[in-house]
Amino acid sequence: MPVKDLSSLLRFYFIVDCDAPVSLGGQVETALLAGATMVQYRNKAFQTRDFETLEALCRLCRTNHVPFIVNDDILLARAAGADGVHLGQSDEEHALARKILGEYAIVGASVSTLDELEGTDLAGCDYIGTGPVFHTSTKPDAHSVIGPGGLSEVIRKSPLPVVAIGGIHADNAGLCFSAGAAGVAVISTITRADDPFGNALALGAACGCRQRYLQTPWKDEFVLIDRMVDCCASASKTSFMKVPPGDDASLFADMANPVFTTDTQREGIHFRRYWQTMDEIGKRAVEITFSDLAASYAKPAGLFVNLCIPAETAEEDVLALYRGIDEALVSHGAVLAGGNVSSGPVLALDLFAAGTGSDIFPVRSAASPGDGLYATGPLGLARSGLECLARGDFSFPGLVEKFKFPRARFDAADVLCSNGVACVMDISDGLYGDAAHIAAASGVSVRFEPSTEAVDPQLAAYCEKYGLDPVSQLLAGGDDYELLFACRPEIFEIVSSALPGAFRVGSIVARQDRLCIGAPEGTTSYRHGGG
Ligand code: TZP
Ligand code: MG
Repeated sequence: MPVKDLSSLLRFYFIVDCDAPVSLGGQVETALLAGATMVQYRNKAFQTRDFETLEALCRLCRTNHVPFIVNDDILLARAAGADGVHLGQSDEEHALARKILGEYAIVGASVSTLDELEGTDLAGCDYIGTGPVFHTSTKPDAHSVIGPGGLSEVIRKSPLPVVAIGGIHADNAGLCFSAGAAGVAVISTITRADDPFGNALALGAACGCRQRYLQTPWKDEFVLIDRMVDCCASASKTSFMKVPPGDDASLFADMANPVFTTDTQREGIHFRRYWQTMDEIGKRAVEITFSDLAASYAKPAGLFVNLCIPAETAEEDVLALYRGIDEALVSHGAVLAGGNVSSGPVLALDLFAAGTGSDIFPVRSAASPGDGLYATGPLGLARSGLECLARGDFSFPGLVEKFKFPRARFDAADVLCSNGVACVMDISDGLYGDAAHIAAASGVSVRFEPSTEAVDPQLAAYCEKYGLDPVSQLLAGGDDYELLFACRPEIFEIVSSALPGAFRVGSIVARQDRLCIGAPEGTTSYRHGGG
């Protein structure tokens, strides 16, 4: 389950109680306020008419960034758009849940004893729930009490993080953590208490979880737009515009050689909110869009953003996204020129950028046999960083940084432009795929001359750890947003003195039967989001 750190998400696991006198919404709000890190919908008498409540709870948790798990029923979890499912011994296979809910779903299993642990196929499973650790009257058909000793035996043998369950409250949670539990799952200490919030707070403290304010979802498009524009210092700058955002359209001042480009960033494909903060997502979206301007020797002027946001998104999250967008715009001397907001199933940004071009407009079709093919900086890092996030491996921060914080290479574009390099593109889909674009457009072939010296040391260490071929990783990895360019080798000599990170990736040769030759067998183009 490649979310950021499952053990920390299991710490304070609240399960709703359909038989308690307090509404389910009230129960979940209490738990969230006290710092609950995961919420489970458990309703042994579920009827279709309960679905609306289930969805509302799911939205409440999503607004507050807390994973929402459905008990017992894989299809119900899928229908509600939950983050995962928890399955007992008599429920469906975990592997089936993984198949139906996808690789990023959280899948849990109930295992009470060592025998059950041995007899359970944990393929596709992310965590184990074990208990009852203490006496409970909430689950009449529960196994006999296993105590902290039984818990620690299961933990010792479990390949997965373990959540303790059954009769747990603030005063005995510490025993579960001492036994090695990743978290504690509770029902009645919150749902049947005289002082539910007091008990929830005490449990949150025992789990080391911070209280939180509940986030509210955005509601009114116009109010939101006003607040978004307030977040954008760049929007008030009018150097490129005669009429800034606020009217039906923006009026730009005259621009030399106007250049336009567009890009899309979609949750689940290009980014995941588990991996990046909202301001990081905003910043990265701007850099990626501006990378096309850099590859066109244009300087950014204005950016339009068409934003699609799920109804349950917290207003604060949208504002954080815009603070990130603004930070990137300011750093490039560009402005937010306008945009639009609508509601939709996933967070998505369609970005349109306008810039002023230079006297040369570099193209993909200008490579000739005899040219070398070069990149402005290390490749394969961002893809490997993305894989680290997906694996939950935090030991290669430089790779993760490269995925999270790309920078449009305007500095390199200046050097290439002033040396008259006419064949340039940015590397978003990976060297292998993007070099093929140059070959196709120029009517030539690219011969890769992959050298292990071109492999960044962190990439080499990562490949060593996971038994990967570093050259394949370098060729197939996308999202680096370095520039790929073709020019005569003597021009590269001059360029490389100003761009020390630039290196040769291959040669341009007369058209062969394949666009790219010399890549290891099986090298493919990059698919964004690791999909
Ligand atoms: N599985 C084992 S014990 C239990 C479940 C669902 C009930 C836990 O409830 P409580 O009220 O926290 O003891
Ligand atoms: Mg069950």
